[in-house]
Amino acid sequence: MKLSGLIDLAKNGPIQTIAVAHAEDIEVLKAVKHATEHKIARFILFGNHSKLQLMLEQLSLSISSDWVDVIHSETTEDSAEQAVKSVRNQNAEVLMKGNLPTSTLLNAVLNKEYGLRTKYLLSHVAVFEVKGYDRLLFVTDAAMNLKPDLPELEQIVTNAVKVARDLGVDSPKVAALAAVETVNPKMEATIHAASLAQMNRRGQIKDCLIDGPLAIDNAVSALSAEHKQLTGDVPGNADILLVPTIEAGNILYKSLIYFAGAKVSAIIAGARAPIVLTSRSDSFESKLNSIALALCTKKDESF
Ligand code: COD
Repeated sequence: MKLSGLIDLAKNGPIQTIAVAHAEDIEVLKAVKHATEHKIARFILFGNHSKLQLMLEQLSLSISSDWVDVIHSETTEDSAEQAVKSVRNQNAEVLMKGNLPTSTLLNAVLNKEYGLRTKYLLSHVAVFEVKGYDRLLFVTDAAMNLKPDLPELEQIVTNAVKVARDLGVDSPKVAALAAVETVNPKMEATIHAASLAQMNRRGQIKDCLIDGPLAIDNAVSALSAEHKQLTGDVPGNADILLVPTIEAGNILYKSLIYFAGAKVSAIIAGARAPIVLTSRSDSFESKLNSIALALCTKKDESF
C-alpha cells in the first residue's frame, strides 16, 4: 500500500470534522483544500479570522458552513485550547496541529479539565513510504514521549500496533531498535528491547511480533540480518520501528524525509480522538496524508 491509498481508504468512511489549532499556515490550508475536494473531511479552523480569510482567498477556498468554518482566536494558546475543547465537546472528531509549537498543542491536549486524555499513554505514530522498501514503515515515538521507560514503551508499541492494524497490517512485525543486536547492560535500549520481545513471546503484548534488540540495518535489510545470522520473521522485514528516545526518532524521521525522499503521514494515538501532528516544515502532501491517516484510525471509546 502507498500513502496516497489512505485517501481512498478514508473515502470509505463517514465524512468527519477536523478542528485545526492555529490554522494560519499555507501548507496546512492547502491540505485542508485538497481534503475538502476529496470530500473526506469538514474543517473548523481556529486562528486570526481576518488573516485566515485572506489566506483562504489566496487558495480560492471560501468559508462556508458546509466544508470550512472559521473561529477567531487571539493567541496560539487560545487557539489550541479552543480546538481541543471543540473535540472534547464532540463538535469535531479529529484534532489537527496548525502553525504552533507541538508542546503548546500537547499541553492543551493533556489539560486535566478540558483535554483529550484517556487511561492510555498518548504517543506519536509516523507512517512512511520509503522508496525501495516493500511496505509502509511505521516509526514510533518520534515526537511526544521523551525517554520512555519500559511500561511506556509497551503502550507506545500497543498504540502503533492498533494503527497498523487499522491500515490492514494484521500482525505487524515490530523491531525494538538499539545500537546493537545483543543485550548490553550499559545500553538501556537493549534491555528494554529484549524485555519487550520476551513480553511479546509470553503473550503480554498481543497482536504483533516483536524482536529486539535490533540495529536499524538488521530490522529493514534481509541481507544485513542474514549477515548477522539473525533468524525469525522480524529481522529484515520490520513494519514498525520502535525507537528508544525522541532524539533517535526525530533524527530517523527527518533523515528518511531529507536523505531518502520518503513520504510521511503522522498522528498522535491513544487520545480521545486522533490528532494530526506533522512537523511545521512537512509538505502539504504529508499533512493531507496525515489527515487521511487520522480518518482511517478506529476510535476507541473505552476511555
Ligand atoms: N500521555 C498521557 N499523559 C501524559 C503524557 C503522554 N504521552 N505525557 C505527559 N502526560 C501527563 C503526565 O502524566 C502528567 O500528568 C502531565 O501530562 C504533565 O506531564 P509532564 O510534566 O511529564 O509533561 P510536560 O507538561 O512537561 O510535557 C508534556 C509534553 C508532551 C508537552 C512534553 O513531553 C513534550 O514537550 N514533548 C515533546 C513535544 C515536542 O516538542 N515535539 C517536537 C518534536 S517534532
